[in-house]
Amino acid sequence: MDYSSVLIVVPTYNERENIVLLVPEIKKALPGAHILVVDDSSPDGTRAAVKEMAGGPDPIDGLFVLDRAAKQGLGRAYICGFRWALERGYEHIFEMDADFSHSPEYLPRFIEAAREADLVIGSRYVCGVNIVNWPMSRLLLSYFGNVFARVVTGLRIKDCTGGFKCFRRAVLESLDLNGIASSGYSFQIELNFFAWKRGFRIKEIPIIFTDRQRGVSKMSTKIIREALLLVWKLRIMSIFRKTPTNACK
Ligand SMILES: Nc1nc2c(ncn2[C@@H]2O[C@H](COP(=O)(O)OP(=O)(O)OP(=O)(O)O)[C@@H](O)[C@H]2O)c(=O)[nH]1
Ligand SMILES: [Mg+2]
Repeated sequence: MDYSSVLIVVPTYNERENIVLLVPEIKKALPGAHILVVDDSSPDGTRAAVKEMAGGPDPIDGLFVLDRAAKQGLGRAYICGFRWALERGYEHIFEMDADFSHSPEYLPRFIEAAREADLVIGSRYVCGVNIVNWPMSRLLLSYFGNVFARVVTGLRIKDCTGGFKCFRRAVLESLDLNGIASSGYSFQIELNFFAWKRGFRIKEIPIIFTDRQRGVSKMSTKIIREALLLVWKLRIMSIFRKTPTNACK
């Protein structure tokens, strides 16, 4: 199959060690797919490493970098990447972390599932709990965070905070990208919520999520607070029916 209409968006902040290993693995899993690294001026030289892979003596085809001036959170980086993708006509647009928590081996399964879905989510909770190497505290936070988000917003997705996803372009076209406020995990809840409210078909496929082995986590209490607030905001919007209908679909 030709994957040239597929774009994998990978936000990076200090992921030099990971990204140089990840790019070839993505290419192996989905030959011909394009990759967009959205880097927030990582001090560790992530951007330079990607540029070298894209334009060095042995260049990797279809590898692009978006340079952003400062660290503004994963949500802002994805929105920038989504705009870039929509302008260039990609049909399937992925979200994927750089730290190998999202195994590239799963990529073809997303494409397969996207035949009958508009948004495919790699889910850690679709068959029990599939997380390797997370401390219990982190696992409980994620698990109960998901339960809380589901109960409060009414979203029927088992893993609403996961960041391994494939969107058909129609979903991103219909979203008001300027109106997405979140920067951390709540960004994922927000996108899922609006896709669901607009009636898009959402499918979860099981993935095993493995904790990063290289580099440093960017998780913070600010990100947790933001998610707690967002979930209540979405609930209130639901009650007052302030969520837009699927006007652009
Ligand atoms: N461009 C950009 N990328 C970011 C930012 N924050 C996180 N990322 C990237 O987003 C992805 C997920 O971030 P992680 O640090 O792995 O955060 P996490 O997955 O919540 O934390 P761990 O599970 O501990 O790894 C990684 O590829 C990060 O490099 C940011 O502010 N800007
Ligand atoms: Mg991670």
